[in-house]
Amino acid sequence: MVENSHTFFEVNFDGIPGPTHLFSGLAKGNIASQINEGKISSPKKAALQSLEKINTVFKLGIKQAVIPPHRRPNTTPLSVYGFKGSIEDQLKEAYFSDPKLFAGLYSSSNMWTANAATISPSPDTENGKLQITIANLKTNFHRSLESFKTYDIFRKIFSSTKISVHSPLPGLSPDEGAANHLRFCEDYGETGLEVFIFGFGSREELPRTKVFKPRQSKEASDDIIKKHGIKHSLTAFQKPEAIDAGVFHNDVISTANKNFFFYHEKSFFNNSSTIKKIDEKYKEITGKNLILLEVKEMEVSLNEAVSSYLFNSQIISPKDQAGMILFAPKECEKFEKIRKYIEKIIADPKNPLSQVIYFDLNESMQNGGGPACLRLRVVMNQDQLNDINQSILFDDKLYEKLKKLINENYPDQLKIEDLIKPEVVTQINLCFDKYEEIFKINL
Ligand code: SUG
Repeated sequence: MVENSHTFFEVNFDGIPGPTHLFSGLAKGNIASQINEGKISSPKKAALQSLEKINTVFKLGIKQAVIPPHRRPNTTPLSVYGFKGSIEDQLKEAYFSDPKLFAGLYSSSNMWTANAATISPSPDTENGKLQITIANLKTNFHRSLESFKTYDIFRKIFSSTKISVHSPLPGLSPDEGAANHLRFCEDYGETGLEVFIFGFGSREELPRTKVFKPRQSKEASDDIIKKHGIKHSLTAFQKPEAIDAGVFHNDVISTANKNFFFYHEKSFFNNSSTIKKIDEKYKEITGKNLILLEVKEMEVSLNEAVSSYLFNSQIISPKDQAGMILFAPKECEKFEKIRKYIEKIIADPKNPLSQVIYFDLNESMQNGGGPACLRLRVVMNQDQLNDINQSILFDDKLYEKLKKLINENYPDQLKIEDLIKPEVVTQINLCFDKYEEIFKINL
């Protein structure tokens, strides 16, 4: 088939863990990040696991691109916070006086590209452009450091008159990107329904969480809907009980692909009326109902969903194949109850899932990042794809180059205290220089 402006497909823009991947316990409300704080990490293993995921999905016929890791440490905040002297002295002082700040400057969290931006594909938007808003990630200090660099990199990557890249939202409304966004459609190139899921709204009378702070604001979701000029959209309120159980992003509890909606019965506040509203609106647009797969608490509890990351599986529609593939974390296979549940739904002809592939991403998983967190889905057509920076498009050659870079230069093991050793800092700098050589992008 000739691919042109009428043929739309999904491209996964995956992040790669950088050479400073650590377990620093930086993300409150993210249970994995909290319980693994202080463990020795393996940046090399983390990056190789992500690279193998990209390659496996690519081999299934899905287009893949790679977003390189941001250079670390990010030293900009140090002078703002009053640290004095050479950069080396400032970093050393931060390490001793404020270890969390130090860890934040080194965090490799931009690997989770599902939080990089929100995407509205061109069939959904009033002006027919692919619209991208970079997430401001204001809730957590270490994640907020990503947003301007991501904006810079995305403007270089998506430099096209057919694409608009909007800056991170200013003001105080936190936005965590595509991890709180669902798009439903009959096929990728048809106009869809975009659903924005938020955890709090300062202008709304809504029940509050009791344990953890919600991350996505309704104000940010509303702003993006307006900015992108989305033809059909809805907002939905996360269930506070779910956030308190560790559902810090919606992609930990519900996911979708095309017209298939896979969600837990405790995903949303007033779950059944929210689902009904989404399905009715979808029917108004397409004349068809969604295929709904609701997981009941008695089948998989909220806590089991959070600990297995079942809903953070990627759902993939391989080219020329009718069924969809559930690309699940290995943790789901090890968890007998979840594995059996997956076997049951794969065998059930009432939903489009026809195969499961389990994947080992345990370095990222220990920071609360499953398969879906590591990729940003961008629905686009060939004309748009031809316009973007081609150095990031994944193929066998890029796979070999990245594998060599990681194997030859990444630390096998890393603890926070290693980052004040000059030889480790040199090794890390070299990794970023090599990424810049490969991607020709200033990191
Ligand atoms: O923001 N973890 C990330 C995980 C992001 C997962 N993304 C999606 N669900 N889409 C976060 O909580 C932990 C880093 C540390 O503790 O060192 C962290 O930032």
